[in-house]
Amino acid sequence: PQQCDLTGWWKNDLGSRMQVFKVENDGTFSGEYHTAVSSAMKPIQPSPLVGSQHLDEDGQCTFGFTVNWKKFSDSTAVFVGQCFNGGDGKEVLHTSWLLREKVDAESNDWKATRTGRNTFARMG
Ligand code: B9F
Repeated sequence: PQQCDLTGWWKNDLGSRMQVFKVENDGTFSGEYHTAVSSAMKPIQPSPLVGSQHLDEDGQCTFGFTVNWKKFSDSTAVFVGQCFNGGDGKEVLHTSWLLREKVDAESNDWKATRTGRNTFARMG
């Protein structure tokens, strides 16, 4: 589609899935993130996400969202990205993320942030 509405299910290159419940008229949205990977001691659980997207009509909107892994970890991740329509017309999201781990002391702040990239495709 020309539009870029993040509503629905997406899956990334790690096998993680996310569901965006509904994008509001002002571009804000909420959803649930099901990560396929974790190195927490506790079992993985679906985690709430909140975000905001531009509502440009060219189908190439930028967006950002925050995931709070509160059910199994005290860390937080933020993603920023952009929607594209690939050569085959399928929607893809190219994102970059920062993952903040809780550290026990300010002297460990230097090692608290991981970064990476993920590509999401629409499911179903
Ligand atoms: O594994 C992470 C974690 C945080 C504190 C202990 C474990 C939580 C899940 C993060 C999932 C990331 C990946 N999944 C995905 O789809 S978010 C970005 C990636 N994209 C030990 C300390 C910090 C990390 C590991 Fe932990």
